[in-house]
Amino acid sequence: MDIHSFNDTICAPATGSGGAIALIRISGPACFSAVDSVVRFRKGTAASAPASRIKFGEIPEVDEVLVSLFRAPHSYTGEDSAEITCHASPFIVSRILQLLTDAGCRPAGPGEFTRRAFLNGKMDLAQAEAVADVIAADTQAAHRIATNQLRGQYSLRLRTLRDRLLEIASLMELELDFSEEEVEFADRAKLRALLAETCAEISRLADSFRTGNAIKNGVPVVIAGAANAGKSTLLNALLGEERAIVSDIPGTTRDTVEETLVLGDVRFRFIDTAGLRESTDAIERIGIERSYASMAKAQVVIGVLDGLSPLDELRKACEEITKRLSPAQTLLMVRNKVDAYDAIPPEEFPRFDRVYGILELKYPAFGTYNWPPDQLAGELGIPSLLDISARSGEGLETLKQRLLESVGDLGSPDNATLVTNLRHYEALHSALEDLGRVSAGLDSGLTGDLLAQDLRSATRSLGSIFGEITTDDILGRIFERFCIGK
Ligand SMILES: Nc1nc2c(ncn2[C@@H]2O[C@H](COP(=O)(O)OP(=O)(O)OP(=O)(O)O)[C@@H](O)[C@H]2O)c(=O)[nH]1
Ligand SMILES: [Mg+2]
Repeated sequence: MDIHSFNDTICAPATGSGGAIALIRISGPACFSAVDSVVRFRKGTAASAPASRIKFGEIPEVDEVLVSLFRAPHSYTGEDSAEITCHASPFIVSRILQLLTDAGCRPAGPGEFTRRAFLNGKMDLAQAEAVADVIAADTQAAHRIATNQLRGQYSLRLRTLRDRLLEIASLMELELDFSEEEVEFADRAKLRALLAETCAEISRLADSFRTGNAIKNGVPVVIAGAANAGKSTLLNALLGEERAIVSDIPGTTRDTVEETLVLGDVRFRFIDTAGLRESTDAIERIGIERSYASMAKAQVVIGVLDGLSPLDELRKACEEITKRLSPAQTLLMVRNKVDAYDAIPPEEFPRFDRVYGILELKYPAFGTYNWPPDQLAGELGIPSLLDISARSGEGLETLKQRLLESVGDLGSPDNATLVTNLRHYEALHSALEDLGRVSAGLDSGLTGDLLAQDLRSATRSLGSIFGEITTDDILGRIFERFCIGK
């Protein structure tokens, strides 16, 4: 059966498992006749209902139901649609779906209701994508951005930009028309100004992706440090579950382990990495390369130092982390395992002190257990250091607090129009590339027809965001990520 055919009438459960009540959605030309063959109404039929109605009915031997009827075009999909509200037993839901299928409906594919809503002009593509985002939003900031996009404010901003590009194109065509008569283009300055202004705004939108993506998918926080420092233990402690394998064998974590967690009102994406050390093991080396790659993409790096290591090792471990970070990244350096400082008698700790016990007073480099964190931070040349114990939980609340502080005003209300979608970001980026060529062409005196080509391409890129031009391929990729029934 062709998933794109509007002739089909589709049905699907719109509610998940659990709860007392379930909702089944039906949409398409045969919607009302299918409902009538499944539900017995006390009065009248679905087909004869004059407009949108809620009717009480019974599905014999199955359930008593409420049926909301929406007559085209006044429905979510723009087609004749119905929603059957029933009791949420898996038996009832599957029985009703079976009866609907017997009556000629077919099970809907993922996102097919929203796909129809888009194709019937009920919403544009950016709004359709926002439907999924609204459902997935688990922080206030993510919810605000998604609803802003759903209501169409985001599309409006893009449409305005696209219209400006059309205006630039028409100014250019004017030049083209008169070029043979060698009429000086009167408004070249206006054209440049308009172009520069448009580029600046598109750039601002594209730049907002970093924040938008962090709000939607989580701020990437990489946990990095030497092998055995306690990175995986820290990940588990932050999540409150045994997500990553922990062992006292250095090199336990081979591949990155990722998990998200909402702290305050911010979603964080924690990435535990393979310990940084020299290794001859080929697989471990690949893991360490991945650690470096993750660090490069992180917004925040939690550098974990093993509080039981001597100073020279800490210095090396610290440098391994700091030398790879850019100024735009936040480093939160922690000294882990401080619980052990209390548990082990001083004469036994740290292990190097036992060997060089006499030297310890003279060369404190062998152990830093008796150094306050600020002193060690100074010695390591880092602005601050936080003492924690991933095992006992000491210092973790402060670490969470620092994490929240490091993301600043991520949840602030003026962040309502942000790009959160990679597809949109790529389209904006490609439009900027085209416009860069237009601008360079203007400077070098290229003729309008050559510039118009790049301008058209930029216009198309912007239009693709709200779905002015789409292909089945693009729609397929967007809606396959939706749930059934959405
Ligand atoms: N005393 C104490 N031991 C800890 C703490 N955190 C981790 N450890 C121990 O240190 C050892 C290494 O812990 P992991 O979490 O596997 O260390 P890792 O940094 O992930 O190590 P790799 O994956 O090998 O790089 C384990 O034996 C942990 O139990 C802590 O806060 N206190
Ligand atoms: Mg590990």
